[in-house]
Amino acid sequence: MTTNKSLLNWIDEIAAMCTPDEVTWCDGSEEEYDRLTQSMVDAGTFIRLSHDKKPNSFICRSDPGDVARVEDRTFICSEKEEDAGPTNNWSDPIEMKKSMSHLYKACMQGRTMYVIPYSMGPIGSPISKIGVILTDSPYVVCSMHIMARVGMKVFDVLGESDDFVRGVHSVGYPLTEPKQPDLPWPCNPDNKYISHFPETREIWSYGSGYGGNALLGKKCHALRIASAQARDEGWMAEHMLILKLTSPEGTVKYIAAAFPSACGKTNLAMMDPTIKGWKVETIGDDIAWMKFGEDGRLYAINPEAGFFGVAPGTSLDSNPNAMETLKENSIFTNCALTKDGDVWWEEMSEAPAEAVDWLRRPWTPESNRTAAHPNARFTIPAQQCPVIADEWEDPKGVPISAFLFGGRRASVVPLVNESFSWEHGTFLGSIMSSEKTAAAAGKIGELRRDPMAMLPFCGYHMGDYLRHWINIGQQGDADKLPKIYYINWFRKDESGKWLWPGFGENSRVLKWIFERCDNQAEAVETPIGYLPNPTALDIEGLDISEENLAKLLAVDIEGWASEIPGIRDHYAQFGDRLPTELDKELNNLEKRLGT
Ligand code: OXD
Ligand code: MN
Repeated sequence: MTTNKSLLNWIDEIAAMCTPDEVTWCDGSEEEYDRLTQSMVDAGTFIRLSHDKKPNSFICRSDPGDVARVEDRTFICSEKEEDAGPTNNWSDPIEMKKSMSHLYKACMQGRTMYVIPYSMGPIGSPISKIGVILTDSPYVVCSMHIMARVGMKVFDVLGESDDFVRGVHSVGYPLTEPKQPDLPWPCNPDNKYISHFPETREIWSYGSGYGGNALLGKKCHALRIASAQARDEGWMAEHMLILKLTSPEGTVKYIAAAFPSACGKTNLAMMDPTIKGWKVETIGDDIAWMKFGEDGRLYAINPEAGFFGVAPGTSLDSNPNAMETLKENSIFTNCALTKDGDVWWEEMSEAPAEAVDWLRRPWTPESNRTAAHPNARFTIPAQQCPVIADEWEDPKGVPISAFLFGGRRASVVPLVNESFSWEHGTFLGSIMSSEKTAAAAGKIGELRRDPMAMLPFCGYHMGDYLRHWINIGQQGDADKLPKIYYINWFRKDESGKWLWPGFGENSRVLKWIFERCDNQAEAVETPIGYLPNPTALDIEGLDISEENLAKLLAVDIEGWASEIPGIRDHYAQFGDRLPTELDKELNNLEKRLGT
């Protein structure tokens, strides 16, 4: 346990407000996991999957009103409104606490409040951070067991320090009558709040039991709160996967990549390269925390211990390593349940003749709807991944050679493009755009500009965030900073067909980047950056026409020119917080395009 006064006082304060029947400290043990998963089976929240199919694994189905992150109910409650910036919902911290205190009052009645001490990042790493979540959801406890390092050992590092993130989470469904039956997925769909207090490093979440709304270590702590802390302390908290790339000669480089949600980050992090002799191994699939090392390079850790991945689309073809990872000790949310006690989702394999869909209704391939929710998820331990890199938990992190930015763009943006400089790379990251997916509520397909894929996850003013990127560049040595690339696996031709096969073939682009980092591969200078000469990209054995390759590597001068007004509008929202360096990059792009 702990004698940490400020922690104990805070727990008392929250317990007095939420009035749970009991307070339980989580030790992160297997015994605890088994006990809680069994209690959820008994309560009808979990169904244990067949031991023959997925040992020690469970499926649960959420309330239909609680299936994704809710950006319109996510708040950054900085003291000053202008510090939240135009891309976040702001609310005054005192007002927000006042109104949420009303909701929290007695909200845990009939329930247990779990105290979850956790470390984001390997315990004791100088890049890791500690947090404590108080939650009334056993689903959150079990998911946190997989996604973070949970348990009393965290207190050995924390000691009496006040330096920890305080998270409060309630599903917002008190059991007020003595024998009131619980719901399989208790929540409060019409009354959700995901509130962040960046100055005091607090998170208050209410009404949702799902994913990033409820597993507070992930998006709330490791991105929104951590991004504000990273700005204050001179490091980086980014929405990036981290992969290890090894050449046939055995040389290793680490690459971090930012894509908006549901754009294939998990697939890229675990990819099986199609080019001979090259190897990809995984460090992380969603978040990177980075600090300068003594040698002046940026070192990254994965703050998480598991993968909370989008299930639909994951298959032995698209991501065999994820399929291998999820074969046991996993939690599946909003997938379909098959007759033989396994899970299924769209594109996983041939559809089963019958199943129970995520809404618990009978389903057959003839049903006019998907069996799994498009944002159905698996929660799986990273250490089970067959391609997890040996050093994935190295407390000092791994030195990053390249950053990749990208999104889903059917047109204009080429397959790969190297920036001229850190500033130009920051510019490319700042104008990142993608067609919307199912990970967040909203209309699918719409184009959204999402700087560094951080739009839903930046805990402060996006203009200041871009300034922080420029500052990091000024702090580092140009030749030691990661090189920056913009990539687009999602180009289509005029008839809507994919131009690039993607998946393992993306290793061809990684190889070019690897070689560029050693000044070995050729590139042509274009108005938008350095692009591979068609001969510099290794396409041996790839079935692609010259015409399609030319389209993938062409610079669409008119297309880019027509993006400029949209970029100016995008920049205008940041007002005078937009770094002048980025305005200059935009003007330079316009000049280089010469239109
Ligand atoms: C995620 C997301 O769940 O980005 O990782 O939405
Ligand atoms: Mn993500």
